[in-house]
Amino acid sequence: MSFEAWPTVTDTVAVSRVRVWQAGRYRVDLSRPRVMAIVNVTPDSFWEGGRGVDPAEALARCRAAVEEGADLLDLGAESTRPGAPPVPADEELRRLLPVLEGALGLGVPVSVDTRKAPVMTAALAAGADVVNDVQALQDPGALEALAAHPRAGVCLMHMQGTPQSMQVAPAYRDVVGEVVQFLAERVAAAEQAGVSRDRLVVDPGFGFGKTVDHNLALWRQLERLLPLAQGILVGWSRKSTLGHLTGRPAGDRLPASLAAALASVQRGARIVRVHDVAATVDALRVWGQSGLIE
Ligand code: HH2
Repeated sequence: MSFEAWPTVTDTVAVSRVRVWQAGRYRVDLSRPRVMAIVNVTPDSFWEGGRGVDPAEALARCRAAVEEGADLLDLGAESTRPGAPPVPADEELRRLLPVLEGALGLGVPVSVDTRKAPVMTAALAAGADVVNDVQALQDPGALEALAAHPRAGVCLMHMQGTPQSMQVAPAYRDVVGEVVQFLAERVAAAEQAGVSRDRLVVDPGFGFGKTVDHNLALWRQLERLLPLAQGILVGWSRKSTLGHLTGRPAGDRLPASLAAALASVQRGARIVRVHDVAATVDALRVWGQSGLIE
C-alpha cells in the first residue's frame, strides 16, 4: 500500500467531531473510541474462550468486562459462525434473559446480539439498551420492535446470505459499493419505520459472507460508511481473516486483534467489539495519547 493510502491525522480528527449515539438509558459520546465486550451465552461460538451457557458464569464475564473498562456489553445467545445451526427464539431467550437481567445493573449499556424480532421484543421489554443485528433488522417485525422503543440503539450489520451458507462462495461485483448501498438502504428503512438516525450505528460485517480480499477491501475504505449513521462498529476480534494473515489459530490472535482494533479506529470506527477487553482498553489508551484522534 502506498504511503498516501493511509489516513492522515487531519482525516482522523475530522471524523472525531462529536457524535452522540442514543443507546437506551445512555447517550454514548462517540468522539472517542468505545470498547464493546463480547459475552456469548452459547455452547458453540467460534472461539472457545467466548463460550458458555451457565448464566452465573456469563454474568461473571460481564462483571469482569466492566471492571476491565468495557463501555458496552454485547450479549449473544446464538452463534453466527459459518455453518452454525439456527437457535429457536425460545431457547435463545432462555439463555439470554437471566444474564440480561443481571447485566442491566452493571452501569453500562447492554446490547443484545440477535436476528429475531421476537427476541428483540422480549429483550427490549426486559430493558436492553441496544439491539445488535447481523442482518440489519430484516426479520419481519424487527423494524416495528425497534420503533416501539424510542430510545433503544441499533447496530445495523451487513451479511451476505445466512450463517449456514455465507462462506460457501461469497461473491460481489463491487464489495465496498454493495455494502455501502445495503447499509444506506437499511438506515433509510429504519428511519422510515420511525427509528431516528441518532439511534443507529453501522457495521461492514467482517467475515459475514466475505472472503479475505472482501474483508480487506472493506477495511481499506471503511471511511465510506461514516456518513451513514452516528458511528461505525467493527468486529475483527480473533476472526479467521486474522488467522489467514498471521497463520495463527483463534487462541493466538490477540496481537492481531489489537492491531485490527487500533487500525479500525484510525479508519473511523468508534466502537470495537472484542473478546479481550483489558488488552484492548490498554492498547487504545496508549494509542490515543499519540494525538491521532483528539
Ligand atoms: N461478529 C460476530 C457476532 N456478532 N455483531 C456485529 N455487529 N459485528 C460483528 O463483527 C459480529 C457480531 C461473531 O463473533 P462472536 O460473537 O465472537 O462469535 P459467534 O457468532 O460464533 O458467537
